[in-house]
Amino acid sequence: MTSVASTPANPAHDSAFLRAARGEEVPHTPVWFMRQAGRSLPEYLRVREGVAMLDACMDPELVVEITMQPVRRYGVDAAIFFSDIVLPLKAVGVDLDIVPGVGPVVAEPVRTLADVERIPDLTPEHVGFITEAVRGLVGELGATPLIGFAGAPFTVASYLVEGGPSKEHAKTKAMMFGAPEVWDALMRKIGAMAASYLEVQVAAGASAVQLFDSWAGALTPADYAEHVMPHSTTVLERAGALGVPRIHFGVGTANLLDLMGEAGADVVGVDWRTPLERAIPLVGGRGVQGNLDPTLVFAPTEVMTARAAEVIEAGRAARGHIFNLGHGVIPSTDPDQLARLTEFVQGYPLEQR
Ligand code: 1CP
Repeated sequence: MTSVASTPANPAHDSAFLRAARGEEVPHTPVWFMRQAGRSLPEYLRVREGVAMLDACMDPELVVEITMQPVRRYGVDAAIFFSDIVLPLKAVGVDLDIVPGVGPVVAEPVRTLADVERIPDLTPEHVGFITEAVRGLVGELGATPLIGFAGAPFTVASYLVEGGPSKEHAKTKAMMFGAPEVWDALMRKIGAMAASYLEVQVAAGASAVQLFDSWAGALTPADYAEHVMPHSTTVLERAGALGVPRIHFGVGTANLLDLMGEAGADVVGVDWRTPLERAIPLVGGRGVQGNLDPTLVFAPTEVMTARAAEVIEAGRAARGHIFNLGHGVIPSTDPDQLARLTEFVQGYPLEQR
């Protein structure tokens, strides 16, 4: 199954973002920011007043508005669908909430095979509001591409098994090491869910997908390769069949960048701890995305832009470079700094040399 989004009929086909993702020449380095929508924007806080996070994610009109806010404000080269990695679980009926100041909290954490088997498989009917929101968005976005996304099996599993955010992911890894058959079943279940969720978004018009394995950096390369990578590979293979570029991102993944590329990414997202000079040789001829330290926007503008220039220069050695922060926008970020950063990256001359 290929989609219109993967063909020249897509108005965003020749955008700098999609050109970079395909490894083609670009007029400027494309830029967007993980978590570009959200609490750093006063217009976001206004529309979210009195609306719970998950209710906002399930309201197509609000999703369109919130997704468009950073596109209007910054003129970034891509939009990212406003949702959350736990949304597909919520859509199939898992009892969970996104608690302000905390994050996703799961009422009955998954511990046994029976718990895994109780989670329904995702069908497009579960997420009709996603289809509606994506269709609305691609209409408004025109030549600006929309990135669809899903949480990767390990990162989503960590919320399901721990019951909420965690630093050590100890219960999750205890299941991985101690109950491999339960682990395998859980990874298959949420891997299939992630792939189906991405298929829905691309079928509705998303031009690219990003798989967030934010917490994969908690794993050794051997454990990642054995217990996690095969499941992320399955998700990325199903996304690849749609014909759109795939970005694969995690935090603290210096030791995993080669494997995250091999899992089937076209572009590997790099956090700020690993300089692109080091990351690029590891990702095996793939593109890279990243990776300015998100705290640099709190520095004087000239300091921030000087560091951004270093990132752009380093990125020129890659098969394609998409500029981003090394992780999400920090909620107390001054939006005017992100506006200046966007302008700087888009205006940075690439032709000389
Ligand atoms: O730019 C955008 O529109 C961002 C949309 C977006 C995305 C891509 C949100 C909205 N969440 C996500 C993905 C997501 N959710 C990830 C992967 C990306 C990353 O690493 O940052 C993860 C790990 C989550 C889980 C999650 N949801 C957390 C982290 C908790 C932890 O373990 O530390 C939190 C705080 C949430 C809630 C959430 N999701 C999104 C927003 C704006 C919020 C804040 C809630 C609110 O505004 O009420």
